[in-house]
Amino acid sequence: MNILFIVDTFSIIEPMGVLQLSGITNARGHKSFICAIDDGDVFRKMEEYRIDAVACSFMSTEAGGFNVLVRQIRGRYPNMPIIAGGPHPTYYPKIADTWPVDAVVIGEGDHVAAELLENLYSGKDISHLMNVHTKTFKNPQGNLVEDLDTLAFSDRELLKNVAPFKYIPMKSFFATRGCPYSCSYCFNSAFNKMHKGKGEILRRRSVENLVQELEHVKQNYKMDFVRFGDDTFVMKYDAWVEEFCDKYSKRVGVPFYFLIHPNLASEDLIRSLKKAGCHSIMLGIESGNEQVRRKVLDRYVADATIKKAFALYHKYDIKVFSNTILGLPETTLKEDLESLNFTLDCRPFYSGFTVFTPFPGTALGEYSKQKGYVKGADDFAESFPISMQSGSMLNTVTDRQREIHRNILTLAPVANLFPVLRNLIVKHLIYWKSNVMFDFVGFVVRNYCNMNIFPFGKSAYTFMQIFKKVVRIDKRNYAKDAPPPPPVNKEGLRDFEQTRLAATQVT
Ligand code: B12
Ligand code: SF4
Repeated sequence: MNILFIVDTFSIIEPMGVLQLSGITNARGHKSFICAIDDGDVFRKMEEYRIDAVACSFMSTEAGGFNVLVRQIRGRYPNMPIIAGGPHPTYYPKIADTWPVDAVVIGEGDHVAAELLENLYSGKDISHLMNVHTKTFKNPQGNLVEDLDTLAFSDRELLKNVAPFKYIPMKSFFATRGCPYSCSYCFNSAFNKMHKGKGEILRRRSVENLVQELEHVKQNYKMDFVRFGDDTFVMKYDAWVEEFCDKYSKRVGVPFYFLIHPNLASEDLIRSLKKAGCHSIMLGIESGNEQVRRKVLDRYVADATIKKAFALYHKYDIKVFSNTILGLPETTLKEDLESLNFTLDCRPFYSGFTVFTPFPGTALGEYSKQKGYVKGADDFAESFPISMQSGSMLNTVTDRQREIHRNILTLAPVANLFPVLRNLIVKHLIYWKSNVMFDFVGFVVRNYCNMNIFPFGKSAYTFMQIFKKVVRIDKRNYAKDAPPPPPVNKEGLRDFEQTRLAATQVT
């Protein structure tokens, strides 16, 4: 069977869920292909590759385009099996009833996606398959994948000739699944609840299995930087970490990046990771107000712990990319300014800010909806903004606050990189009207920071290829009060430049 995996956009980070599933379907003798709606060639690819079944993977911010696309595919190919999976179908399974798809898969697709596609293709029964919702049945969740080592390696061939990935010598890997925390704004709060009693939430590959995949990719593809995408790459400093540091430095030896919780900052751990090749990390601050962190975000980490973590990473010259959320429910501009100042005091290398987005299924998303804080709450999950950098979806946030948020998103990384400008930015510029100059400076600085956090080698040609992509994504994500993505055009394709970009032009 020829399977077409469809994603919304190719960013510079590989769609790992799809690569994982493609590895599994390939192992069962199928052939997979991939395309992105934004590239505007979905139907051409379906014809060219003689596609037998379509598998869509998307987040809530991407649901708008898929909503239209699956209707168009169904219109053209009434008998084509179409399935959907990924974060949006998982946390908003209602689309199984309202979209013309054959089935949606809730949560992990590893045990079910291949059989589901095979049975749909050959007209066999699918009603016994766990995690599957259709218009006629909603099956419960099956057990989580128990042993991650049993999964096929991600299928890197799928992207071998696909831009921009063919130019990018940074490769992503996952060592774990699950997160021990349950922050109220994050999908893990919903995932953990949904999978209670379905096996261990926290799972980790053996170091040997992980290092074998790293070696395989290093030998067969361009790889001069590794990005571990795990929610929390290290959950504690233990024998696994020691074995990883030892084997990674001897057998892989490429600088790497990962995400980690500030609670886990011990000097021994950071020293070992640095020695193994750690170049940069992502550390969540989320709010600069400890009470807000505890009461609103269910994030139990003290100010002093966060500051200590930053100090240790600075000591070992590891570049930190931080994340801070603005516009949280039941907070005001006062807390946003505290968050800005706290973040700047921590001196990350790159201070990333996002605006709170009430994702379906998350504790804080559902709370915001119940309290009536979400604009158009009835079907809000069908009309998401396209990024967490666009304006707030909460009706409790004033227009004035939205403008200040936008200036913080743009200018905080500038204040952080050039501390001499901090007073000017924090006391004056964030209150100005957003303007083209702020947008331009913000774009240059955040991309300079990104290039240092992910410093994979770039020839002039590679740089230009990636740059074109970055401009496209950046323009879309930072568009002022971006509306939901416009539907795909009459031909069933979304012409990115003409439709979405035009609709979300930075002003
Ligand atoms: C890497 C990542 C990104 C990358 C995406 C790279 C890419 N090309 O896909 C980047 C940085 C671009 C990104 C951007 C954003 N992200 Co993001 N991202 C992640 C992250 C950390 C890892 C995703 C991943 O690879 N997981 C590992 C794989 C193995 O798991 P998986 O993708 O879930 O796939 C499994 C199942 O979902 C399922 N499955 C997946 N697809 C399909 C398809 C079919 C047909 C089937 C059957 C099954 C199936 O099977 C897979 C294997 O079990 C997740 C958190 C997480 N841990 O998952 C957040 C996450 C997906 N992101 C999230 C968000 C909010 C965003 C942003 C909106 C943030 C922003 N900056 O504005 C943007 C969206 C931008 C846009 N395009 O609109 C949310 C999504 C919530 C939601 N309801 O949609 C998540 C869940 C994190 C969170 N905050 O809670 N993200
Ligand atoms: S620590 Fe990070 S990944 Fe884990 S629940 Fe909190 S926000 Fe989500």
